Amino acid sequence: MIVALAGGVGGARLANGLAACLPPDELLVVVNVGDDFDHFGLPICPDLDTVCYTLAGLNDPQQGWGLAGESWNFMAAIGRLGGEDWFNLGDRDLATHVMRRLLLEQHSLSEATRQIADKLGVRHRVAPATDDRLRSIIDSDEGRLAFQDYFVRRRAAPVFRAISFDGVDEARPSAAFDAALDDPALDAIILCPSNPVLSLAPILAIQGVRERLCQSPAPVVAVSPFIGGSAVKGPAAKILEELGISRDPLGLASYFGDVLDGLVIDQADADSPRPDIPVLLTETLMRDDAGQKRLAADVLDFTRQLRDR
Ligand code: FO1
Repeated sequence: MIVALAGGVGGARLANGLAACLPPDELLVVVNVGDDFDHFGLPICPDLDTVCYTLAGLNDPQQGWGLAGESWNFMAAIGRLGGEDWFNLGDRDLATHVMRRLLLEQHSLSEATRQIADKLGVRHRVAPATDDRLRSIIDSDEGRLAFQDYFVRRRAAPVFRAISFDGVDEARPSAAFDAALDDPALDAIILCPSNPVLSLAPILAIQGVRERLCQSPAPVVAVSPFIGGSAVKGPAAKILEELGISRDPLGLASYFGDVLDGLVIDQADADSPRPDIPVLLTETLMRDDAGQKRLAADVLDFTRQLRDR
């Protein structure tokens, strides 16, 4: 069984490749909830939705988030009424948030996600990293900003100084995540090519997760989101630069520290300084479904080699 830790677009793409390689009961995608927030009284879980929409083949491939073929009547109407229109909720996407709001009256976020994913047609297991309230807060040159205020409202423009996680002292891994980490059938833990600071750090910060990854007999492998020092999507390069972390394999490996047993990097980084752990050199850019499946197969092969060492 494989556990994939994922954030938004990059994580969803590799998760989709892994889903193409593995039967449903052989994959658990554990998703960041640090970006979640309440908007118009609705619980918005961007990374869970990006992963579920992608696994269901319903995502907008250009934008990365949201649904393909979306319409925006709700946003136009809200704008006309003088409501907040900085965060775009498509008409069909809105239904997901309304359903989640109703499901959360009686169920955990894990169960609400399970039911929504099932209705969307997702076959593999998707779980939030935690069912407890965990919110990423960005410390910036404009002060402390709630995640989506920094990321969408301010378009990640403020200088990034640090990230912290509101609720982290109480947050425990979700039941599925917790059980998978103790499962003797766990074959590997894959850190998807999501933003290491915004998407993966909030998962690793949950009580006991980092320690359990370090102690796990299953190899822990990260796939770099950087190609030649640039991020495929989003502000990861800018953030690492502002934190003084180099965007090469060495910088990434030292950011994750002793959690990692192996690192997957792009061929463009063949000559970059490397960490003292096994490194797989391959093409990490996922242009389409075939590219996602090819990278997933390469990563799975690499984890098998690490297990057999
Ligand atoms: N990202 C944006 O840059 N602008 C938006 O208006 C926006 C709306 C949005 C709505 C639903 C959803 O699930 C995601 C949305 N995102 C939007 C993406 C999201 O804020 C970020 O990509 C993630 O939080 C980072 O992984």
